[in-house]
Amino acid sequence: MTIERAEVVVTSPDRNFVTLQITTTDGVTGLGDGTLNGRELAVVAYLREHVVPLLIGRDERNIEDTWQFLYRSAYWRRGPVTMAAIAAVDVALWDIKAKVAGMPLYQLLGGASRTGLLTYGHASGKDLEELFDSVRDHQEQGYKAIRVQTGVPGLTSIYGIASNATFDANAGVRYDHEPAQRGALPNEEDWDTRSYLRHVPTVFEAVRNEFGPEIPLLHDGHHRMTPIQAASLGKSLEPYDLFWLEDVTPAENPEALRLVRQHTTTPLAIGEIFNTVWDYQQIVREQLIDYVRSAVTHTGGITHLRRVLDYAAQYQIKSGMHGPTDISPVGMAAAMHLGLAIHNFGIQEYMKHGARTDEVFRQSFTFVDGMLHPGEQPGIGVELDLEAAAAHPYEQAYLPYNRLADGTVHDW
Ligand code: EZ4
Ligand code: CO
Repeated sequence: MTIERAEVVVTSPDRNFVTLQITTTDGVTGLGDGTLNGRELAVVAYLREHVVPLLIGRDERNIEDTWQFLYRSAYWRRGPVTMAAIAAVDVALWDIKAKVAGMPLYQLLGGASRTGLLTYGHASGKDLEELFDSVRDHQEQGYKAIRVQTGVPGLTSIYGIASNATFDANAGVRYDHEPAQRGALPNEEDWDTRSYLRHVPTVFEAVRNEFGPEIPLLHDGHHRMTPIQAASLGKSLEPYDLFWLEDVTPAENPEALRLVRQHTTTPLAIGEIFNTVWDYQQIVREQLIDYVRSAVTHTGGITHLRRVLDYAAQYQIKSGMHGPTDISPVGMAAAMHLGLAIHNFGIQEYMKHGARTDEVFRQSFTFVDGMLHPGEQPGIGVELDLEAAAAHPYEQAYLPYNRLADGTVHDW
């Protein structure tokens, strides 16, 4: 059998998702996620115009060959659009292979290395009272590890705070924790690193006093600091024993992490905007990080992310796969199968999707006591309801951006 057709489905139940559905001549279907938050239609065009025509008639069993063909024959390698498109094809082909084998995908990847995946959820609040409520709410939902983000006095709107979310009357949902907002233009947020650096350690002190020493706590710096500022933050957070501190400096410059590393023992995570193993080459070899943040969806699929994680394993670096709501249920399922199979699993970020999304994507995973499991359905365990998907057409949405007090654009 061969690939008979491949459709790119764009749907916007609670937010935009790009899904590739590949169908073989035997009628087996596979799904892959190609969602690139705020730039979705670039991946749609890349797939529809330049990838789908190349897939028709190919032997769907040759996943590695298809991966190498799409990566090398384009000549213009890497980049988020290319690698999300290749990821969508790769995961769809793994889904088909596992369905044909009659096994959940993790079995084809070597079987389960653990009983479930430790997750972390996103607690946030504009002040401590709101934050504590949010931490308690996450604990009640079962989360055993929690990311902590708060407002900073003097700043009106910053990354990671659910209370900044706007109510979308059309969709009838709050975009809690979801930074991309529907609309024709990106929202502007404000930023001041000195205020942030003064405030964050006081927040972690308060959270440890309230919730005790046991609970794993995480924090995302979202690319905003210089190396010396990041080093200072890492040091000032050492008493609060973070599970990780994420994206302290802009990800383009791996050398920045050398300086941070020299000054602090706070574990570091990076990579949600990386696309290939080449982005990790130096920081893994020099042991500048502790966790790999890449998502299957943004790193060329199962085939390539596994390569990254096997490389990282040589240095005791673990997975911390990106799992915001902009990774679709298809991308999350792929992450769960990979995370269950690899030896160097660390933690899985998990934000729940909205009810409308769950109607469009029927899923087999379970979330019990803070642990995810992909389930035992053959394939990745997700089916796309095309009718439900068609009821939610694409709506333009952008991630926000930052300006400093004097108007200078800053990293977001
Ligand atoms: O801002 O996925 O750790 N999580 C994050 C995310 C990213 C969004 C961008 O689309 O940094 O919230
Ligand atoms: Co992040």
